[in-house]
Amino acid sequence: MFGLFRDDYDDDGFRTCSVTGMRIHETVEDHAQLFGLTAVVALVWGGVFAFTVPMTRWELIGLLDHTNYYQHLTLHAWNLLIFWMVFMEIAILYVGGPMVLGRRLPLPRFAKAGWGLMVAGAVAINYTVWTLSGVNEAPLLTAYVPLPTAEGFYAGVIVFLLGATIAALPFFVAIWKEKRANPGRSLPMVAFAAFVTGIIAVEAIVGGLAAFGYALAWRTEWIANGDPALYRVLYWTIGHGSQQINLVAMITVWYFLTHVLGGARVVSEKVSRTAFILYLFFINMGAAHHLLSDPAVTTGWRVWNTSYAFYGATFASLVHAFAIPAGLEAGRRARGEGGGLLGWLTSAPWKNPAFSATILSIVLFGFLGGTTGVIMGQMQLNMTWHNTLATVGHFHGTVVVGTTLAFMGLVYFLLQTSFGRELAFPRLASAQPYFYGGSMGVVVLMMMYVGLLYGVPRRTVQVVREIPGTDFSLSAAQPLFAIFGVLALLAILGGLSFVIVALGTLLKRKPLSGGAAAATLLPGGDPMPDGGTPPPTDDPDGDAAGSPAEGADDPPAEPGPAPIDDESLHAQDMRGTLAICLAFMAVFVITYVANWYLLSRLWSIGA
Ligand code: HEM
Ligand SMILES: [Cu+2]
Repeated sequence: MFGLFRDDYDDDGFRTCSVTGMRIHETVEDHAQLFGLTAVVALVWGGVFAFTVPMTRWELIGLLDHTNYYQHLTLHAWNLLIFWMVFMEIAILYVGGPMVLGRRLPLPRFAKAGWGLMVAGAVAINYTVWTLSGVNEAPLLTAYVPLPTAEGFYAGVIVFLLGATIAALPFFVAIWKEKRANPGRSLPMVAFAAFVTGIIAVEAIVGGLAAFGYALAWRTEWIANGDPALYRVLYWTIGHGSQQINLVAMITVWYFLTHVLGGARVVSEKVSRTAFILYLFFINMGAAHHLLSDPAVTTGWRVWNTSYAFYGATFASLVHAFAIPAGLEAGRRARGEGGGLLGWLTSAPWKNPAFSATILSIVLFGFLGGTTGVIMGQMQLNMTWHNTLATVGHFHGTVVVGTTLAFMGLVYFLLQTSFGRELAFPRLASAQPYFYGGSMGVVVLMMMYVGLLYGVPRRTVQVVREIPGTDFSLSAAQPLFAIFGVLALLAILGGLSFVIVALGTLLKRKPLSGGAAAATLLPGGDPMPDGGTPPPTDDPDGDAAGSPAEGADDPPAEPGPAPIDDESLHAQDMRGTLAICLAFMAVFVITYVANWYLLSRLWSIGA
């Protein structure tokens, strides 16, 4: 990063990656690293509140009282869900766009300016939330009008969003230049998926500017009466839209890492690309599922948006849920790493934390986050989930054991390839994804159980001991809360282990030996899941990589095994994947039915 971590670029600013063989330009690498490291800083800071928040909800400890709790909860949400994720996503756009395409980063000044604005916005949000006074209250993630909060908070959000837009521009320009230079060639799938992520991000940001602009106008009294219903509709275009960015970015990472680390291949590009396009059209309408219990929007509007339109996106997710394991199975079997029903899976590189983080992310996201999202996004069932801790359980199933875990895997990968370092504390690194994913998986389940079985609400400090002012008691939920609390502590240690490995790796500065690394990091031999990087091209602007031959100090990648061709790929049978998908389907159906059963039990009230 700006000469800090490596300086092996040739006169044109390119280097040949000793692991992937990709031609990488200094500008892309510098900025991707800058955004990635900033993301990790946000993870560390937000992680502090991942300790204080659950230790308050576990009322046996009861760490904070209600005056501080909402500040901590707000900072937990913004630093983790927004700053950790969005900084990572800009890095992913740079990796998925210009880096994969072998181009330099266009408009590097925009990248820096965008970063500066994003940091300024993030600091403003942290500062204003930390120093609230007067009528202002902690806005939580949603900052619902008419809850008053500091004006500087809304301004900070707007600055952050503008910064993210500016930071994304170089990515779009790189795609535009690529298409202009090679009009007839389709983008590699990773770049295509990154492009879809980018478009969804633009939609979300426009909604965000509208929502927070509206809130600021109301708070500064330009508009006399803020309309809560209007704000909620505007807010959820970004509130949910940003989760779609997380989702699509994560799936892009899944395709990429299962391929580079496990030798997966995309079995049908048409099918996988179509699934990304379905997201583009349908995913944002799913945002209406946050308004399922709102009286202000019509039933017809809710039903349309959360069923017909939304299931277009659900279908896309199910396609990826099949395509990714199928690609892993076919790719590994084609290279003779299969055997039996699940041999392709058991023989995978489970000790490599970048790989295990990816697979755990796929499994935990699917079983915990995905199924429950579809269930609670269903109009009737939503009533039993709405505003309970079960909702929080659902989205920790998506953004924590799903996205955060996948992004941790990507960081492990980039620390080795881009930063060129050997991972520090290799045993801790190998164990970390299991430790973090496993404990957090149980935390997620406990949050769902206390929410669904006892109706424990979200965003409250005290409910189990007593609900102040009532005789109502939720003390029956105490045992589950004990499991929740202990496992949350373990999950925090798991998160800390990630930080220790990442920082240790950067500080230790032990270079990775290219040849050995190529064998473990790129068993498939080619860096792109759809078969090889695009060949270098004649580019009118001259900012694409030339031939990797001369001038590169770095020896070219050790030739891995030759990429497998489509014919041998399609000859593989995928019964392991089919078995896994059927098991998934069974769990899905059972959970769905169980949720209807729980709902039907409520019906007896008054009967
Ligand atoms: C060790 C890891 C973590 C633990 C134990 C944890 C625990 C919790 C708990 C117990 C709550 C619910 C508080 C309540 O409603 O009263 C919460 C809220 C939340 N968490 Fe986490 N969390 C962790 C990591 C994360 C990460 C990595 C993200 C984002 C990527 C995240 C995003 C959120 C969000 C968005 C909320 C909701 C805030 C609101 O209601 O406005 N958490 N967390
Ligand atoms: Cu949503």
